[in-house]
Amino acid sequence: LGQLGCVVWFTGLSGCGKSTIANELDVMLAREGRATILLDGDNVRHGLCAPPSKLQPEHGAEFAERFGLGFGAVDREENIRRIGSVAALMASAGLITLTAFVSPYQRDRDRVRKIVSDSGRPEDFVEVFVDTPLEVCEARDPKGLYKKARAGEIANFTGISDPYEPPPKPEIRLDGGAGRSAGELAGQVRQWLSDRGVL
Ligand code: GGZ
Repeated sequence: LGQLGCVVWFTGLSGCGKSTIANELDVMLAREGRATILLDGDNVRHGLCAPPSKLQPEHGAEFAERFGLGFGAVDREENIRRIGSVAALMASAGLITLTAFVSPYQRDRDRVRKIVSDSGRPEDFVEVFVDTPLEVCEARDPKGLYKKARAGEIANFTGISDPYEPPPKPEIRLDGGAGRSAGELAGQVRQWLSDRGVL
């Protein structure tokens, strides 16, 4: 029989390290022979939740406006809802599903928790808060987005001109500003998952 699936939901600011850590964990688990999948902003925002400008122009502007997703609160809510639904399906197929999205609103994360719990067990949803101070994320600025946001070139930028609600009770909190490597932090999650019998 195959393994039971679960959703390991990373949340945190842009540049906090969530994608890198989730990637390390993905590789670690895959090497152990686990069936895993990683969803992150880079792959999902190009397909399932692409912005209006990336949607088929042949369908016209109305189609793009209705189904394309940007970064306003309602668009983020729909982004997280779609990802949560897909993640729940993947988990029910037995995959260890790792997701790395800013997902700044607690209400949206709680909704995903409910979707996943309803289609499996409550312990199948593991919220991982990558707690890296804004100053550290902004100093890293790997894509130059903070600089643009400060210059007013990107609206609704999380941490600068848009809110981030830290999870009050995540299953796991990772200290992303203490100089630990992504591999070490991934190892911390790996350990938690096996201690709790998720793996
Ligand atoms: C936040 C933005 C924004 C705005 C573009 N606010 O560091 P990144 O580049 O790779 O991660 C960020 C990513 C956020 O997409 P998500 O799907 O994770 O967001 S959410 O869960 O809130 O729906 C960043 C980039 O896209 N980006 N504009 N305004 N991040």
